[in-house]
Amino acid sequence: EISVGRGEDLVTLTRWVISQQQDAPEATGDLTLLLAAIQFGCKFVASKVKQAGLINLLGLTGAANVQGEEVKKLDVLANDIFRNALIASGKACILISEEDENAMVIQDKNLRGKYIVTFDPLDGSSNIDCGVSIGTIFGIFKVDDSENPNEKDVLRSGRNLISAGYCMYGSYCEMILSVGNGVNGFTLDPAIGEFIMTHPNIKMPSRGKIYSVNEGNYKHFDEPCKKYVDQVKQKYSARYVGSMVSDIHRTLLYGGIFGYPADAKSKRGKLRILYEVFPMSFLIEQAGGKASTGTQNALDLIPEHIHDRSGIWLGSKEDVEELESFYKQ
Ligand code: AHM
Ligand code: MG
Repeated sequence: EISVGRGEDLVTLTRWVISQQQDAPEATGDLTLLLAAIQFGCKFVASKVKQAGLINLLGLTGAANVQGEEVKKLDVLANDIFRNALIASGKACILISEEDENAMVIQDKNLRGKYIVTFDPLDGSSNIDCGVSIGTIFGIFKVDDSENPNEKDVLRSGRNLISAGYCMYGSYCEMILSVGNGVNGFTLDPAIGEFIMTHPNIKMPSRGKIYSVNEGNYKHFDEPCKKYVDQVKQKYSARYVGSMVSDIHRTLLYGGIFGYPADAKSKRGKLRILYEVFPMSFLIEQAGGKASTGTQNALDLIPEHIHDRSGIWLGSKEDVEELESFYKQ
């Protein structure tokens, strides 16, 4: 007799996205195709991340390969893969990537869809060469007028996001996704190359026991932030990977608070609004948590430029409210 468990009716990421569209009569299937392109990019990067250490150790990075081409750095390679997959899906009209200075507006009408995708193809760059978890972050908006897509279409509040997610390349590879009705997690089964639902309907605890901040910047913090950190460390444990995706993944699953505040050195913070702050804020809110700059709800920010930054606190609702209380005093 074949032993069967949950394995006989696995919910793949694609199956789940399709099921969401079946519930929405106006759905066209476009988002399914766009997300398929993103999934492909994530699987590709997951496989390259695994090989990267070996490639580095063998001294190939930066050296010429047999065709005489430069071996691309992982972040550049990831950017190319996502960009090409998104364009080929025919469902995107504007792409904003951390790796590209300008927005890419898709000119070919046959390949132009209605979605704006903002993404950080490989976040956590300081962790790439030492094999610590890194990730891809993305946000999806709908364009107002797909006949005339314009860079300005992206300069609006995070409340306009229709979907966001990230993929973490860690000891397991996990895709976390929201299309605006909660958050679900899908783990990559490398044997079949599919993301399988493993974390349905993620809800964050209302309070956690972990704080996650780069305290090397403490001397630059403003007074409310210093006071909050002084207080929270009396009661909580510290964890800081330095890869936003990993720090947020832990915060989403275990609760607690993650912050990268604006301070005297980084006047507007470090993390970028369109492809780091907004997608993560959307996911955290969808999981019942809270996202704040300290004084303002993070999703209400409106960037002036595509690469604008903001200070950000993300986490369990009560923890973020406690942080905010220091700014109200
Ligand atoms: P990156 O886009 O250059 O990788 O920078 C973003 C990363 C985030 O993943 C992480 O939260 C943060 O930078 C860590 O910064 P620091 O090393 O200053 O603590
Ligand atoms: Mg980044």
